Amino acid sequence: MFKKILIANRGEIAVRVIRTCKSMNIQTVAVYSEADAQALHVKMADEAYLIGGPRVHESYLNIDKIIEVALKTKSEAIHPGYGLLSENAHFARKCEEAGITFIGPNPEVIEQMGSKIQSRIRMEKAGVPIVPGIKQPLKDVEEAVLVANEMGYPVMLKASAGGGGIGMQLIYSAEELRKSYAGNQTRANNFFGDGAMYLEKYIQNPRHIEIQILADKQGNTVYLWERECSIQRRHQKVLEEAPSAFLDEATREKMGEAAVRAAKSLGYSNAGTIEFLVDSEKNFYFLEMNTRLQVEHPVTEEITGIDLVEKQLRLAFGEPLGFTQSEIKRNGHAIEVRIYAEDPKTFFPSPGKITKFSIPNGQNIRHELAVEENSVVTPYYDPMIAKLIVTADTRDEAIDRLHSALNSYHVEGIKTNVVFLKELTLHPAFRSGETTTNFLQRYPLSFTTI
Ligand code: MV4
Repeated sequence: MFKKILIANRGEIAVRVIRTCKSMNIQTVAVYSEADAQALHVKMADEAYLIGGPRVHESYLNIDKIIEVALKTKSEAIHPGYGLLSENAHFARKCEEAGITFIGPNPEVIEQMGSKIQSRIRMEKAGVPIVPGIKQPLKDVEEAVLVANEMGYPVMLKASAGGGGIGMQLIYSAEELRKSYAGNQTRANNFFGDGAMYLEKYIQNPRHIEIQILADKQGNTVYLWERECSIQRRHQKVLEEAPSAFLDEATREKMGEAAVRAAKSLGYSNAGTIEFLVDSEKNFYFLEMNTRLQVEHPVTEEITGIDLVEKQLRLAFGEPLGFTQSEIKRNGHAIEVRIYAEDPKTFFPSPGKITKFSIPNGQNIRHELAVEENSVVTPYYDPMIAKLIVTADTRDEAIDRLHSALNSYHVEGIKTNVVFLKELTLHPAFRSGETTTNFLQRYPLSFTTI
């Protein structure tokens, strides 16, 4: 196994990776920005190096500097976490060129899955159902109107390089399409440097259900069931759970097998996620593939008993998976919520010093923490300060446990979304599993029930 790795990330995911490294006797190297000198990941790592200013492009996105630290410290591999450089094919390539293992799939796969149009072509070839729509970039708005008229409204206009809903719009008419096309293309160009646009049929009231896969370099690929992440706000996930309350065994198996076909067709290795939209009839459609560990990976760990970071390290080192599909367990129900330093009414970030941080503990309660008491939440990064993961035998018990755990959260000095999450856990529609992606639009939370 690797003796030493560098973690090219910050916050809870850097802490999470370091924890598994410690359990595997792997030395850890942290990098940090001027804003993070007191951060938890810096304190926990065996070594830590300041790499630049507080803004991400000055530090956590500085590829040359990070590789320089890795070489200087004789780190054998780099774990990119999620976000930041985790799906940057150029970074993965630079690591390999420097003789450092990038903990993830090969750069070509990252590149291909970064393009929605490319990934739709590849997935269809692999026999994975894709959302009905086109598989080449639109030439102009006039072509868009022709295609949309043919397809029938509503349609989704999407940027091929898109993410986080940027450059994406739900369109109900040719007139609306004419009005919105240029603006979305400009946004796609500004954010991703790529204005390629395409159209999909709009899937009404879908669920977002994703399949976790693991693949070794010997060609073995398995799926670790699904996570349902339908409850989102402005494309920011709020709550994730496994298993999905919506899927039946037959659909679960079909989606898992489709995800494995997808990964195999790409020659994929390491951990990955295939995202699907699932309609009310349980038809599922490939949405995109994430070539990294995801924020919500703990719910899969809880129901399978598998440490995904450990697997990532072993797979990157070249070890075979060591188990087959039929050996993967699925026990109980796990729910994760993301705790943000934000105003629960306006959803604006709430930076500041955390003067009190008292959180519940106990069996079946897990935290992934980016902060501790007296930590300062700066405005430079994502305001997620913690993830709370609860596990129980059944979904109902998990919801009860989640609610009571949230009741024991006492954070002062900053505002948090805990009150928002508490109300969500009390919602009858959530309790009954009515978790479509429109949940928070349909049921705006009021906080009056708390
Ligand atoms: C869709 C869709 C319905 N039909 N595509 C949102 C983020 C981006 N990755 C894809 N998204 C969607 N694409 C078609 N053809 C609905 C969404 C969507 C959504 C998807 C997953 C989770 C939450 C969502 C919230 C609103 C819209």
